[in-house]
Amino acid sequence: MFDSKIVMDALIAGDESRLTGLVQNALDQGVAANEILNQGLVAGMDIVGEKMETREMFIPEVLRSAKVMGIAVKILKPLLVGDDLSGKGKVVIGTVKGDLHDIGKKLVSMMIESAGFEVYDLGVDVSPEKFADAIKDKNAQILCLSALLTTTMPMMKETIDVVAESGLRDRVKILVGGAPVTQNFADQIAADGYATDAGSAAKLAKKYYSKSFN
Ligand code: B1M
Repeated sequence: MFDSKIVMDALIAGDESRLTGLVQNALDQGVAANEILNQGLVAGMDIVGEKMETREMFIPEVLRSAKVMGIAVKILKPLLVGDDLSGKGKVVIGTVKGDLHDIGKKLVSMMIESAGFEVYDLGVDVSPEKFADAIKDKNAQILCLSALLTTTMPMMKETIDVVAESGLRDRVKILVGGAPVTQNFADQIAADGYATDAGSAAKLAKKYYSKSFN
C-alpha cells in the first residue's frame, strides 16, 4: 500500500534524498505516477501552504520544498504521459506578470506536452505583451495563463485585453487556472476555459483544439 504521508513529510522537510528514494520505491512497487503526484506531492505542497499561512514555515523552507518537489516531479515525468493527439497544436503558457509561482504551471505544461502539443513555456512574471508576441511568433492556437495570487489574478484580464488589442483574440483560445482562479472568474474576464488541475487543463486544450482548429 502507498503511504502518502511519508512522501508528504519528506516534501515538507525538503529532504531531497529521502523524497527521491521514496518516490522511486513507490514506482518500483507499482504505485501509479499520478497517485504519487496527487496524493503525495501536491497534497504535501498544500500542507506547506497551510504552514506558510500559520508562519510555521518561512520562505526559505517553502523554497526548499518547492525545489525538491521539482526534482521528484522530474522522476515522474516520463510516466505521466497522456494519450497522444494527432496533428500537433501549439500552446503558449506562462505565469502572469507579478507572479513567481511556477510548480503548478510546470505540471500543466508537462501534461499538455504529454497530450501531444508543442508547448512554449515562457516562465514566470510574464508581461501581457510578451504573451501576445509569443502567440504571434509561434503561431499558437492556445494560450494558458497561471496565477497563484489573488493580487495577480487581474493580470489575466489585462493579458486577455492586450491579446485582443493586438488583433489575436479570434485566433487563440485562452485557458486560465491556478489555486485562486474559479470558473466564475474565468467567465468574468471572458476566458475561453478554466481548468482546476493539470490533467483537466490538458483535456480542455485537446477539446478546444479538436473543436476549433481541425
Ligand atoms: Co506562495 N503563496 N507566495 N510561494 N505559495 C501561496 C499561493 C499562498 C496561498 C500561501 C498561503 O499563504 N497559504 C499565498 C497566496 C495568498 C493569496 O493570494 N490569496 C502565497 C503568498 C502570499 C506568497 C508571497 C506573497 C509570500 C511573501 O513573499 N510574503 C510570495 C509572492 C511571490 C510572487 O509570486 N510575487 C510567495 C512566494 C512563494 C515562493 C517563491 C516561496 C514559492 C513558489 C516557488 C515556485 O513556484 N517555484 C511559494 C509556494 C511554493 C507557495 C505554495 C505553498 C504552494 C504553491 C504550489 O506550488 N502548489 C502556495 C500555497 C498553496 O497553493 N497551497 C503559496 C502546488 C501546485 C502543484 O499547485 O500551483 O495550485 P498549484 O497548481 C495546480 C492548479 O492550481 C492548476 O494545476 C496545477 C496542478 O494540478 N493550475 C493550472 C495552475 N496553473 C494553471 C494554469 C492553467 C490550468 C490549471 O491554465 C489553463
